Amino acid sequence: MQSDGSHGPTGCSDWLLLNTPERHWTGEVQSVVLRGEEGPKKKKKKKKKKKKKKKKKKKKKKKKKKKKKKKKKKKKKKKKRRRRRRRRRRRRIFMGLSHSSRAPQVILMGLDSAGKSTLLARLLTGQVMDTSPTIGFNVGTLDLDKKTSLTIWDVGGQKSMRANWRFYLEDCRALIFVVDSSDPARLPEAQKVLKKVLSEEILRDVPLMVLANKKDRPNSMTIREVSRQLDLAQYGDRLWEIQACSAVQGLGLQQAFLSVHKLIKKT
Ligand SMILES: Nc1nc2c(ncn2[C@@H]2O[C@H](COP(=O)(O)OP(=O)(O)OP(=O)(O)O)[C@@H](O)[C@H]2O)c(=O)[nH]1
Ligand SMILES: [Mg+2]
Repeated sequence: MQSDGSHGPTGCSDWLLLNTPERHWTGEVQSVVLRGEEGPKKKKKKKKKKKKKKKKKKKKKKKKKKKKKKKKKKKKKKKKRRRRRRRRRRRRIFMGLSHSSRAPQVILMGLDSAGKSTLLARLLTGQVMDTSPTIGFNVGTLDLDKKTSLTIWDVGGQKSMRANWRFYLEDCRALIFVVDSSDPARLPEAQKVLKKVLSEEILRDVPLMVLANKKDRPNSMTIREVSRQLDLAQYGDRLWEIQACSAVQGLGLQQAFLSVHKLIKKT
């Protein structure tokens, strides 16, 4: 091919007009041909770039959507938590507790006449009170020392009351199961009741303290006997302790509740 240096090679002018943006002929045919071959490649590259950009945009959009969804979920969770807190506060106020009270809540459960109310009264007042079977519950805050305190719920243990026990379990940090150690005849019943309570999912990781009460009575059983009768060995995957006490004499109570606090700390 020839070129005159100004008008381009003969036979190539059409091609040049179609494919080159340059108005002036450079005189080198090879370079012209090369540029002509690059044209479609450039288009492909542009297309690829466009595709990439589109993909990037799509990805960005997806990410934004995901972020928005996450934010929404977080907001919902926060709202739920707030609602729960409000409900708890209202309940505490309703129950006569200060809503700022953050003492861990523990529940006294056990068969009727095991000595739960006597025990609570002794702890809170230091005196032995005359009691009558509890309908509903009694509640009080026990200060173990200047920094540590426990909110103790004493729930009625009569058969008709036991169906309501599950309503007290929500914020329970430790379960204290009181048995009358001077009444072996009722221990099988106590064993069944304890097993049923501990099967509640909400109490799965909650520690257990068994109080073998009425130790002052001459015919009272030993701790070993009580733990065997209650089949405590089956609760191997749970933190549990058993302690003898006497609500009437005030023996072993302070020690038991300090242990309860330690158990709560461990969980
Ligand atoms: N000897 C002796 N008697 C006790 C002791 N603790 C409680 N009692 C007596 O046991 C009886 C029942 O005590 P409560 O405290 O009312 O029993 P409770 O577990 O609260 O019973 P419910 O409210 O029906 O679930 C009362 O006559 C108490 O005086 C104790 O440590 N020793
Ligand atoms: Mg009672």
